[in-house]
Amino acid sequence: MRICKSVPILSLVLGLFVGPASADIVWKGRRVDAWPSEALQASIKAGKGGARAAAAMTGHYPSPKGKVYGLTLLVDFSDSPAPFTKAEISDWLNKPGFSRDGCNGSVRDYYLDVSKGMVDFTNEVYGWYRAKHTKAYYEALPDYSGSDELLNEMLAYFDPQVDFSRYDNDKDGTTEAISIVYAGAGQTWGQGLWPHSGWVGQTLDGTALDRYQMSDMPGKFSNYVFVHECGHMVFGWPDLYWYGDYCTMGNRADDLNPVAINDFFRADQGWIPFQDVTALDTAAVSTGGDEKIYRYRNPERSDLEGFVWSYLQNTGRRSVIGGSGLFLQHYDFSIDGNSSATKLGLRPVQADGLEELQASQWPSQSNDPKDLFQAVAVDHFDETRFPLLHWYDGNWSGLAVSEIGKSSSELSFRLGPSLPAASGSIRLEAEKAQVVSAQVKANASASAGSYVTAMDGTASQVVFAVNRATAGRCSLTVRYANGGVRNASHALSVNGSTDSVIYRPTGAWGRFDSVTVPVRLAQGRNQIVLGRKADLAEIDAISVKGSSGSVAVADRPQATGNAGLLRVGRDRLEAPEWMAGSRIEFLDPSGRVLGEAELVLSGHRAVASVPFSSGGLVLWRGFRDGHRVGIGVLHP
Ligand SMILES: [Ca+2]
Ligand SMILES: [Ca+2]
Ligand SMILES: [Ca+2]
Ligand SMILES: [Ca+2]
Ligand SMILES: [Zn+2]
Repeated sequence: MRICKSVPILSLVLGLFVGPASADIVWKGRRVDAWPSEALQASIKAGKGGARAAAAMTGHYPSPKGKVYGLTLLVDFSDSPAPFTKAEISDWLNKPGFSRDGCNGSVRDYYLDVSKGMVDFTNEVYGWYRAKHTKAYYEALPDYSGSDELLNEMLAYFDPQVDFSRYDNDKDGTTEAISIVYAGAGQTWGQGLWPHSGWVGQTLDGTALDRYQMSDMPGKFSNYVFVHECGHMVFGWPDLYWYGDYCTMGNRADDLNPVAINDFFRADQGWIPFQDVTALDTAAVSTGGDEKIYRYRNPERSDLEGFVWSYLQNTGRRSVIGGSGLFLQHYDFSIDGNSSATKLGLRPVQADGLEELQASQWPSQSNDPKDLFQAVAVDHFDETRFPLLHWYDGNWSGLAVSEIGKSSSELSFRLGPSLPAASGSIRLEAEKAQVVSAQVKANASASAGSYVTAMDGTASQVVFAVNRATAGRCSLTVRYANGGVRNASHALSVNGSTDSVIYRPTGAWGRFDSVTVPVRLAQGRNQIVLGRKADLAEIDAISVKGSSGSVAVADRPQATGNAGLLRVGRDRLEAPEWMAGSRIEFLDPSGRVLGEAELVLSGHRAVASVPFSSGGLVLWRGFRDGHRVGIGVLHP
């Protein structure tokens, strides 16, 4: 993309979004934010089933590998003659270490670097062709019809001397890279010959010409435009609006030394590995010298949604970034590109907790050293601190990373919340846990100055998450108050298996005592729920002491890996297979029961119909065989 102005357009393909835009993918005469799936279908299908599967599609986008030949056709005009020779253009695109006008290598060097040598993108150059009309003529035609006219003119001219089938690198019947470079500068955004990536839709030499890109050559070499447009054309990536400088598919951060492709797209291509981690992982790790990206997938939608983080260092092709540290992103492939600030297919989660990048579409705020996680700024992330780390359906993801070290040649961090000393005990404040249908009240005699009271709804409960390095027996101590004259009790659930805790009277509400019960905790994250039975009690804090191994904590629970309930469309509920046979109760936030449903097995899912009509926030609780199997929030 070029210097983009804020121009309101209606994106017809996405249909939803009206606002400032600078889209430069052109599909059937219209600007779009991302390629429609039919534009990527051929490459993806070929990759999955084709003879060269290993060399083609590995992720969600076309992913050619090895030697990739592109065709570059040059055109100039009577009013804008060629500023360089064909050989000079070929050097700019291909020559190792190309440095004219301050470029940091050739276009080929760029893709060799970011792909770690896996994509050798070499352009064969033809031209210059002198166009039939002046540049001013094509620039003045409406929308991109000037580009279409010039493209058709050039293909007719070059066809006798060019064998287009040579540029079908994987022999799936379609070309990977047809580039047009014209003499002179782009003139008007969204019109004429403005740089863009588009669709040829012609068959020549028995080969379908699919995506192409058009770049300008204003008389000075720079790499961003060609590299960015090739990102659309060769790899099918969308523009990353509201994303800042963190990828060349985002801002035009550096013309001569375009910033590297972001690590998520790189890993999707297979250029760097994904390292999968789950809520059960609690190890201390270090990124090491080799580039990789950590991935934490939504188990309910493992092909579509997840969080990823990698060590971003502000050197080499990322020297435009102001700092180094972990760069955290949330992806969701069901969201088509970065088409609106509030619905991003790929969203950076900024360590400063701000959403500055989402304040403007393009260019968005450039970059901020405070966006990155490292010891001297923000050394951990979890859902208590960053509500953006919930899954997009509102469920708790359980994602937590702690003890992030200082930036050096590598970066260390711990998966999950930090661990206290071996066989230590840990205290969790009820008021900082997930409090459902109850209230937090200040009290000088309460631990940390507050406690949870008014647990008088049928749905009232406090949900804690506790991390443990190893499985084993622990003692659970509950600090509570019982102002009644008789014993009271709460239902205690540890990872879904239920028990009770008995609270003796403490003489007054807000006056605390403790009771200890044995529990068995699993390795990794555990969910501990104290819920109302018949009587009232108040909860101040819990502490967990391990008889061996160490205990770590998350203040709030995670919803993954165990129970989960999703609303699909208006009427349908879906849950993991093992929840079939469970009875689900639905409550409004005040605890009023809205309805009940029983989950039945259907394929590999447990399903039911939505038994209520509320459009607001709904809490659910699941029971099976008399045990509570899960709780959560169902979003409208
Ligand atoms: Ca030909
Ligand atoms: Ca092909
Ligand atoms: Ca920021
Ligand atoms: Ca407390
Ligand atoms: Zn673009």
